[in-house]
Amino acid sequence: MVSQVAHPEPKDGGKLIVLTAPLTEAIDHAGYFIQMAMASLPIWMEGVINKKYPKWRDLEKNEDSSARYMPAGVRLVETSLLREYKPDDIVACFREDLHKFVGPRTRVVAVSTHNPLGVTFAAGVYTSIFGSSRMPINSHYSRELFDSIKASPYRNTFKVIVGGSGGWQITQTDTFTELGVDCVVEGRSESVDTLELFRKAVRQEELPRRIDVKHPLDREGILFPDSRTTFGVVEMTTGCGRRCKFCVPDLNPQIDLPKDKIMGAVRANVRDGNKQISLATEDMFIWGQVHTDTPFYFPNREALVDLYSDIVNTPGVEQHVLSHSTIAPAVVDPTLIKQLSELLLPKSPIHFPYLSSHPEKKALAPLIGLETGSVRMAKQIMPSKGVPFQIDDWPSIVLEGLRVLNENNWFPAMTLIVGNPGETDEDVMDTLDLIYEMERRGLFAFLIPSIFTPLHDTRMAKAIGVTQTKQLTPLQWQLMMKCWKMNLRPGLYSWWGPTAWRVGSIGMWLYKLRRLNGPNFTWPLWMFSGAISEKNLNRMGKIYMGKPLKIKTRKELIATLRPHDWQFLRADNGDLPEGCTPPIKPGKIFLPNVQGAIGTARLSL
Ligand code: B12
Ligand code: SF4
Repeated sequence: MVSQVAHPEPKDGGKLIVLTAPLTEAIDHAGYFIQMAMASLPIWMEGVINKKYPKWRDLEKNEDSSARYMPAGVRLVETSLLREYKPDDIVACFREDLHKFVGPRTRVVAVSTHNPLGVTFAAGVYTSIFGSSRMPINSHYSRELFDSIKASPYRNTFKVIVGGSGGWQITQTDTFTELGVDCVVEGRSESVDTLELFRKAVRQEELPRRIDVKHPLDREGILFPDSRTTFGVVEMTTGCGRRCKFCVPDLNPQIDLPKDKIMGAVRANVRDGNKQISLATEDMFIWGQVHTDTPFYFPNREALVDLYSDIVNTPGVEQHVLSHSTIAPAVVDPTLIKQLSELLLPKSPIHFPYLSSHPEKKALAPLIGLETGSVRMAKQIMPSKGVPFQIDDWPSIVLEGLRVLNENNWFPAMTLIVGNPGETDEDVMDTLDLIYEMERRGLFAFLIPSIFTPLHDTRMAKAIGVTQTKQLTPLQWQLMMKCWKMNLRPGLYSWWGPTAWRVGSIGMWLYKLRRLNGPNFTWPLWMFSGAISEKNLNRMGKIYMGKPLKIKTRKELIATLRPHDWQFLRADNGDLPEGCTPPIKPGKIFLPNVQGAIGTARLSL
């Protein structure tokens, strides 16, 4: 519990509606990786973050103590409410300033949160390896925020409404009372139902515990904030279209947002002091190709190049970071990857000295789902992940895509799901085959294995996979540890690196991990430490070394496309199918019209 410090009542009686977010989700410091690390490391490892980023708690505020930046979700709630309430009724502030705005006049404290309890994928698993699955750093700070709100002397006269992509964690763990939450909203703030909920709260009426509100169905329904967001996050698309069964964002309608609105939000960020921009999306490559006469999985090259060019060339934008994408587009249009690299690398804050061929060692690192190397499993959980290619070719799509990306200095972070419902040893071996093949080919991705987490509302919401690290089989542990071993390759080039690593990991195992993670963890950890070579461990029958894979080349993959899809290929990428001569069909060029809405014109290749 947070001790209640006596603060004077806010002069104006406080704001009617106060918006906030946990400190660890609001900070605009040190780039994406710090927030991702704080979602995964347990609170007892906070010192590591403090040491690396001593200033991570420093916040920028406006003169009236309101927050200078907030996560895009908070900004969207603010923008949505401004349709009904006066600017003077609403404030967005950090936890430490709540007492300056929450007073007798306050009727709602609204919290936006991404991952309050750390029970989502790739977060719970790492804290659980280190001994506590309940308290990642982010969760500690989320609880701190809820405790502060609960301790307010005015708590009886306002309602606490929670929204954002992590709200479901409160519903599923039934922590309403513990956290002092009145209502969790599932869905977007633009919805009329959200507005009605706030009206009810302002009238001090009872609220439902949980409410589902509708997602806008078209581009016009999505609002854009005219203020600074954490990391300069500006929405680019909603939904995806590939229909993976475990995916939450894909449940939203597939919408690509208008360029003029995106650019307006970019300029607002720069005006308010942001130097970094990142476009939030599930798949950047669908933008400009949603509901056109070309399937969304053949990217609109000109549209994308035009959009990103305008963003990185906006005066004041010094850094640009990619968010999510899929890998098949890299196989479909390698020229697009090349053109985007030329545009985006100079403004990327990410440096990979041992990997990048860029003169300043810059790199691009979008988040891409690999999920599994088993075609059997992929057919079950994500049959359309690789379209326009067949899912039977998933390992080839991944390796060919990664080759194209690496050649252009893209080193993606790739997520893998371990412990899918029904996953057999053969499935895990197939995934290991893919990972070893990646290593054999000298390809690099930062591999993030996470334990299957059934996410609410998805088609796998009720499926049960592995639930604790102790249940992992030796092969599943090997997969996890092989991924991390591969990730550390670039960091282990120093003369002292490998020795320090061996000593550190075995020491950690002796001290704590062998008890926590059970016997199946032992040999994979020895493999990870490098103290015994993988060849020897394989000879001893302790690990599986992965068999070489026969992989289709890009030309062979393109040859698998249906003739109907040939018209969407670009001749300048080469590898055209037998019997088809360019120009197959004119390519598309993107012409923003005077209002900035998307217009397309045909251009011969
Ligand atoms: C940008 C981003 C990040 C960034 C920046 C986050 C930030 N603090 O700004 C970084 C890289 C740091 C990040 C990290 C993580 N992320 Co993230 N991230 C995203 C991404 C791409 C966009 C989020 C965004 O800003 N969207 C735009 C805003 C406007 O949308 P929104 O926040 O959902 O808000 C809308 C509604 O939710 C609602 N709303 C929001 N707040 C509130 C509050 C109230 C009161 C109400 C009524 C409504 C409401 O209204 C808004 C629209 O009007 C999403 C995917 C996506 N497209 O949403 C993933 C996503 C949210 N992230 C996800 C995950 C898993 C993580 C990590 C746990 C990953 C990890 N293991 O490291 C961490 C957790 C970080 C943390 N601090 O705990 C998952 C969440 C899955 C889930 N449902 O649990 C998503 C959906 C990605 C995915 N494909 O699965 N993330
Ligand atoms: S490709 Fe990614 S965003 Fe799209 S449906 Fe699959 S998991 Fe979801």
